[in-house]
Amino acid sequence: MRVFASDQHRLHHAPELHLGRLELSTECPQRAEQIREALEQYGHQFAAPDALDHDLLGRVHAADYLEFLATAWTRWCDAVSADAPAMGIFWPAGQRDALRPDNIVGQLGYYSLGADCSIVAGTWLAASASAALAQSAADFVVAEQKPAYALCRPPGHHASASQFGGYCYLNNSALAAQRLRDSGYARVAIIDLDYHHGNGTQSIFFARDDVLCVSIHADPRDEFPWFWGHASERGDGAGHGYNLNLPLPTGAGAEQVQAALGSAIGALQRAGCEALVIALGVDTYVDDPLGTFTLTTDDYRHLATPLAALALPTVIVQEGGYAVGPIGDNVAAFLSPFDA
Ligand code: Q9C
Ligand code: ZN
Repeated sequence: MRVFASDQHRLHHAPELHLGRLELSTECPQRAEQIREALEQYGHQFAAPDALDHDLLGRVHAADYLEFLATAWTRWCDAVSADAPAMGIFWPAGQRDALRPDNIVGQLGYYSLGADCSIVAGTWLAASASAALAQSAADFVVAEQKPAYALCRPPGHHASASQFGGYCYLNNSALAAQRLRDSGYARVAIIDLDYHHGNGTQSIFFARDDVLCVSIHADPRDEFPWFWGHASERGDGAGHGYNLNLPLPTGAGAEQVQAALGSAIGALQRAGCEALVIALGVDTYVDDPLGTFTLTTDDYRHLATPLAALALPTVIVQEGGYAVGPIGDNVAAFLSPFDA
């Protein structure tokens, strides 16, 4: 399979507030390095991304948020310190239409959903390179009518139009879906297989009927992102019926995930989707340090089989997955049915 990858991700490894302590994030550069090494060994064909299309970025993210992300680190250094990561500490809790503060400390709360990630010197460059991979993979799929994989890091599915969080800054999967839409596919599906609910993707497309969002994830009553991902969230206005959440209980195994995937594929077919983005998190793996699901490496091949059989134009975008040792084998197992 064609794999889009970049070294720019190495510029980003940021601290996170984890259960009351500031620690270097679980979302580490070794994740992408392991995936790259494994996919090289399995003989996948690597390609470099094209330049990021800022018009595309602007169709998914708010202009003021993009300006904030691009300048946050320098503003933080000027106002606070270059020795500490830029992160939120106050949020407009419960206030729906809070006015945006002018100060960088206030804006970090305004533009984020939590303190589980932060901004460091290389964050914007790494996030924009990651977005370029998703865009380039979508362009490849359109041009060649073959599937492609974007080795995105940092991940994207928790980032909304104007908020970062959950290790995500730019929503790579949403950008790939928007690119497919702009290339002429009338309706695109995003199937999100990450252990965590894809709240950012859901929010970006919630009022739209041209992008069907389906997410299979741990029940938000027990897991991050806590406040999104319930089955009752079905979309707004014209988008009603085009958002589908399939939460699973803590400890769910391959059979439960496979059954939910059957429902996801049914929804995709009923909606008449012409192209597919798979938000591939492998934090559903049995030994994942953040997850509780029990999938094995073989299960990823079985999960991908009915998705590959759809034979739709398909972009696979890397999201989470924190068991660094086996992460490459898990991704390779998922990709294998698409090469058959
Ligand atoms: N210190 C993705 O999988 N933080 N994001 C959990 C652990 C939230 C996961 C706290 C997990 C975010 C893309
Ligand atoms: Zn995740």
